[in-house]
Amino acid sequence: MANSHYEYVKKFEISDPCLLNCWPVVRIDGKNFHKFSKLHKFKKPNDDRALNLMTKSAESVMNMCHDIVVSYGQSDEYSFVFKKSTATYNRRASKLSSVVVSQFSSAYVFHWKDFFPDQELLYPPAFDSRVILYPSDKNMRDYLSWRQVDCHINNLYNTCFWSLVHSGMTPFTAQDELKGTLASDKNEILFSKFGINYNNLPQLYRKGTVLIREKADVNSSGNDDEEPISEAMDADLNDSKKRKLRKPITALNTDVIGDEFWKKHPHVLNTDR
Ligand code: DGT
Ligand code: MG
Ligand code: MG
Ligand code: MG
Ligand code: MG
Repeated sequence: MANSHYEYVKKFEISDPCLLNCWPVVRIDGKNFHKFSKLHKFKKPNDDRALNLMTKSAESVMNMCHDIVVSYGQSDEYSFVFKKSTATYNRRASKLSSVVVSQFSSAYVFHWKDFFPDQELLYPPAFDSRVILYPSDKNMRDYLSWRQVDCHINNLYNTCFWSLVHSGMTPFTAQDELKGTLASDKNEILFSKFGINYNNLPQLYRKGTVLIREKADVNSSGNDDEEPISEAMDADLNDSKKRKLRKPITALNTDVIGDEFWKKHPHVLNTDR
């Protein structure tokens, strides 16, 4: 029944479209993962299971939203960069933000047992999310660089901190020892006290994870597709849809700050040209 007495309430909904020509970025972050990581006995400072589960969940988001051209994750966060011209959900910020974070959260819980076979999930984890709009390629690249620098700074600190604690120092003394130290001091502590060459630690810890698609998503219509493709569904899909769904996602633990990554994968920036 159209035009019911109650339909006027719809007018209270506020439209929140992302500004045209900007890169919409959705960042999700684990809620109180300080507690969650402790309770679920994450290895310190880095737990491969936790980091890989984050990436698995991010892949699930990318399999749902084909307009996401690149994602970057570290610690308990992931950023999803939509192509500038995305028409997904008419660019509505609240829709983009909420669908990304809910898909991420449910994938995190869904895949938990595959990554933590010996650790029960003790309560349902939550993630927050926000949308940020970047008006230039430089701003968007600087955003990803900012997150990767954050990864490096935290990882260097945490690696030092936990090396000191594991060697017998109390957390309080370790914190005091690191107060006011520069990156070079921390590198020196790691090398002289523990024989650790920071630059030889896994790139997963030092650089985080970048997810890209093999090729530009030229067929993307802005529509969303469900993640699993069952055999039955497979038979029903036409070829172009199959191509779209099958575009492989590659995980790289690489530098995104310099030009090399962007020169090597030009389609990430050129989706709209
Ligand atoms: P929030 O985001 O304001 O709700 O609060 P938190 O506690 O999630 O704070 P945040 O996001 O700044 O920091 C991430 C926390 O997650 C931090 O306490 C360390 C923890 N975490 C993330 N990845 C790992 C890991 O691989 N191993 C361990 N042990 N902890 C991790
Ligand atoms: Mg958090
Ligand atoms: Mg926080
Ligand atoms: Mg965080
Ligand atoms: Mg509906």
